[in-house]
Amino acid sequence: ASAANPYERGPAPTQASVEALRGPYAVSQTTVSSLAATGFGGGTIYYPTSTADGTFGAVVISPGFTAYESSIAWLGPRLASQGFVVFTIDTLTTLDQPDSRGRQLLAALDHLTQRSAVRGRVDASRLGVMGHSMGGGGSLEAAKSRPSLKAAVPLTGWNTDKTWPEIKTPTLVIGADGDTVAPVATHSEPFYESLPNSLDKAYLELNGATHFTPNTSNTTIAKYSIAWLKRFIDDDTRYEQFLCPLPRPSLTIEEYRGSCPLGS
Ligand code: 9J3
Ligand code: ZN
Repeated sequence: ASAANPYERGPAPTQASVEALRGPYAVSQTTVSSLAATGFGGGTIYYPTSTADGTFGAVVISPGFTAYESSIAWLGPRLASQGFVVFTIDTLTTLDQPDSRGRQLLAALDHLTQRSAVRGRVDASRLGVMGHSMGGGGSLEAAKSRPSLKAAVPLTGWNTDKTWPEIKTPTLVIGADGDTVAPVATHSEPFYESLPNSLDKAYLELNGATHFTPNTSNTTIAKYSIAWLKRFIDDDTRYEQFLCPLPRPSLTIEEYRGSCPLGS
């Protein structure tokens, strides 16, 4: 934290620090059994071990259709080590649709802030949602129904609802150029384009990627997710350098859309 921003956590970021496999915080984890969970399927909470830096913002992450928490587990320590409490969840059934996944993300956030063993480490006013595929579609549903959320990051999101003009939460839509399950032309691109132009929003299309790229460790996904969560959950403008000016196409970026400067 600094006098200018009480929510910023950790040292000033660099290209290397946002691309690293682990950030500056050592991470601990605790399991939430399905028996202890109301309205979602349980999961794993990853959190900075130290209490020296006060509370942290938090993000809940949902897997996709037929998948388990294990399919998004790599994001737990990757994001938590940068200074977030991260809750990767299982859904009630693996067949749950995006609207249900959205409600489950919110139930998990409520568990995290009100009932979990680490609730004292979480700043309940600074929360976000992420998810893969139908979980990404669920993260849009969650943001639509809870506008107080500070950030949403759908990863190769899938939803039958293509239009999201209701969303008030800064949203980074991540798609994959080779996705044949949730093709960007009928999912991520219309999701992004339908978000209000007045909103802080961005579209990252991964190059040489598939629907399942978010299921294994990926530096481009991590880098831009970290920057987005830091910028909007922590109000940490030190991370704006990774988002503005807009990243240019590269070996890992097919396309990037967004508006700069952020913080409109
Ligand atoms: O969560 C997902 O991977 C959604 C893609 C899918 O299989 O949709 C078919 C109904
Ligand atoms: Zn809609």
